[in-house]
Amino acid sequence: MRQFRASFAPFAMQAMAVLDVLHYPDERLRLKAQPVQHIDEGIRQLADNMLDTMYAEQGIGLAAIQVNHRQRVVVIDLSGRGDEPMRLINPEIIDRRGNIEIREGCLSVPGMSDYVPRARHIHYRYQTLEETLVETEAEDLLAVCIQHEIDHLDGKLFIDYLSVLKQGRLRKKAAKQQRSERLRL
Ligand code: K1U
Ligand code: ZN
Repeated sequence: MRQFRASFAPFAMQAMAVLDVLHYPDERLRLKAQPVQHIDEGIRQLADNMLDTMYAEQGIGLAAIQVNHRQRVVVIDLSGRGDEPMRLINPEIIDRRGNIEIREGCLSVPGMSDYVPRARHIHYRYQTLEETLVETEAEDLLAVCIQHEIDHLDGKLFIDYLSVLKQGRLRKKAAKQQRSERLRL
């Protein structure tokens, strides 16, 4: 954890935290997250901290595996500003239709973005923090973001869909970045 700040709510004061995001090629990004069995205060706090982290990093989505938590928790806010926060527990895609390719970025692969083939429409389900099972549809950017985040929970990165050539270039770039980070330490 890097930083704490207090947020003032009318009835309670809750400490919020911006968590460290793992970066490619960290092998912990390749682990598979486990289903959440009990939605308790720890999971609620994790989801809130993930939202804080996502806003701080200027993302529109984040999966728990990216902050080194191996539970199937995803947060998304397409507004990127706190207007539409979504907290998805145990999200699953039930059906996929159509095709879309948009330029994807990833908070775990900074400085890189590319087009990835995805389904344009998805039928998906998840549990809310109140343990309600929701089954619903998504399309376009929200559908892409959900697919991207569920891939993270399964240890998959968007770069895995790219050509071997692009992946090779990326590995070299990441190794160079790591070397300069080590020199700065
Ligand atoms: O999971 C992540 O690493 C977050 C990622 C989610 C995502 C973005 C674009 C397509 C699919 C999934 C990001 O938020 S990276 C930042 C970014 O690309 C972006 C930020 C604001 C608006 C639009 C894109
Ligand atoms: Zn990502």
